[in-house]
Amino acid sequence: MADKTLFTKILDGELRADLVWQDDRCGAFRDINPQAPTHVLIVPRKPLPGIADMTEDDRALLGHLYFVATEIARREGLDNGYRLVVNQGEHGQQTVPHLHVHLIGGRQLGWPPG
Ligand code: DGP
Repeated sequence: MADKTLFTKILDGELRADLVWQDDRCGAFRDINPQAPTHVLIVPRKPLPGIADMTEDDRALLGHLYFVATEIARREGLDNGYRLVVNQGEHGQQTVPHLHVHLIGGRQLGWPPG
């Protein structure tokens, strides 16, 4: 079996993190280096390296990740808005090769990103 990714170890409870969501398809935990008062990563249990690796079979899973993100945003009280981000590959500045959606909010965000 392939080695577990960093984020799989977190979802499996082998590495410590502040988990805010767990279900059969994904989990979510607070980013170790938060860029805003709320910064949560929504991570599928399926260790897709990035969004570019999704297949047609993963479309419902991706929708679920975004649904969970909106649920967490509600729980966090992000009534004034927030941003959902997926970084892909080198130019996208992805650093952890296990697909994740960033939920960032709790302050006024700028645009465009760098
Ligand atoms: P990205 O650049 O899109 O691949 O974002 C990876 C994020 O993962 C980055 O914002 C920092 C976060 N991160 C990296 N390692 C850990 C960790 O061990 N624990 C937690 N909670 N977050 C991590």
